[in-house]
Amino acid sequence: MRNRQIILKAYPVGMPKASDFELVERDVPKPGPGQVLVRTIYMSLDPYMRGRMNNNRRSYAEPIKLGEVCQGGTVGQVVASNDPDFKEGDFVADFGGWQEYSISAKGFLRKLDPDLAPISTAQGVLGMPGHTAYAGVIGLSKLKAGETLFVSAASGAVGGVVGQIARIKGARAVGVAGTDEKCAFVRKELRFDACFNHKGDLAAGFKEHCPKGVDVNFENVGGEVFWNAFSRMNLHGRIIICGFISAYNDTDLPPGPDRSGMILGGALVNRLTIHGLLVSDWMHLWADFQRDVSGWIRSGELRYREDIVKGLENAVPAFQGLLQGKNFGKLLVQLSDDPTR
Ligand code: NAP
Ligand code: FER
Repeated sequence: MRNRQIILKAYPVGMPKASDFELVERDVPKPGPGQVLVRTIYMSLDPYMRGRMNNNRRSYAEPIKLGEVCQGGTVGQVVASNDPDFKEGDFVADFGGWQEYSISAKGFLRKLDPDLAPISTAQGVLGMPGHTAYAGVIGLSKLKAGETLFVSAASGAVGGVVGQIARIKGARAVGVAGTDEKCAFVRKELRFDACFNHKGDLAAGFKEHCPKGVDVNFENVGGEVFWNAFSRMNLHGRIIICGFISAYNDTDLPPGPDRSGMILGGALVNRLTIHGLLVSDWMHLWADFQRDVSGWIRSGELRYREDIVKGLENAVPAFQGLLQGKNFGKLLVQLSDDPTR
């Protein structure tokens, strides 16, 4: 049996190029004592992977080494097992990377029950992105009923969950997204109070849709969207810095005015609290997150959308698309049949 993998060939400069990656074929490895061999069904593509392809700045995780398989969360099925806790046929969430088969060490694998939720959700609404939303809103933001929460990338894996939790908690949820179709989905399907296109007039959008200002800004994007949300922050507002995807490919400072004085001044005058959020700091909320979000999905209070691309050879274009807003919902690449669908 052969295993197709995508390895990192060069650290990308700016937007990753096809030539920064290579699709290689190797033998499927044999699981050693205590190990499990997993066939990948879905692999997750996430913005943080861009950060792991840099070797020239400090981060919370080590960069991928050149020649190594690109890292990432996966959902798969056990093909062979030397671990008494897992048997052939079990569905699992894993960190298998961009490849068709992977060996997992004990400790990383999580058994999935396909009767409880579609297995793909283990890398989306019921996985790391949903957990990030839950940690930020429930764990950090001190959001109260009646307040306004603003979130960018609102139709995405994290943003969609953020606004819906805010609504469930009695707050006003306002989002931005990159197309009118995404905005309509966020309003109608995800039932945010408002969502407008960030490619339009941002200042007018904020004025119309956040008439009482912003109490919590859940930041996913950065750039002009951040600046406009910042300008609307209320006294004692909270900013959750989850991500800043608009700058992930930057190689230099963007052109434009230096707003650092206005940002510091606004933070001081409004006595803002700015939190950096790292999902892995919030494992103590994992069980609460699973209980609450799966309950809200079952009751119909929380909805989600997946964008499933087929075939390992389409992973790199899909990843490039993620960094330009071409995905619509949680981006997954399907590598083999999902026997549960
Ligand atoms: P996602 O929202 O499903 O997909 C990314 C979205 O970002 C795109 O669909 C696009 O939405 C927007 N985007 C992409 N490139 C952009 C650009 N150049 N300018 C403006 N918007 C752009 O992704 P996700 O997984 O939910 O991640 C959302 C954010 O959360 C990212 O910043 C990610 O790094 C962060 N995150 C942080 C943690 C943590 O622990 N801190 C954990 C998970 C995720 P539009 O078309 O609507 O613009
Ligand atoms: C993690 C911490 C953070 C992780 C992902 C993130 C896969 C995402 C960060 C980002 O998108 O900026 O442990 O595990």
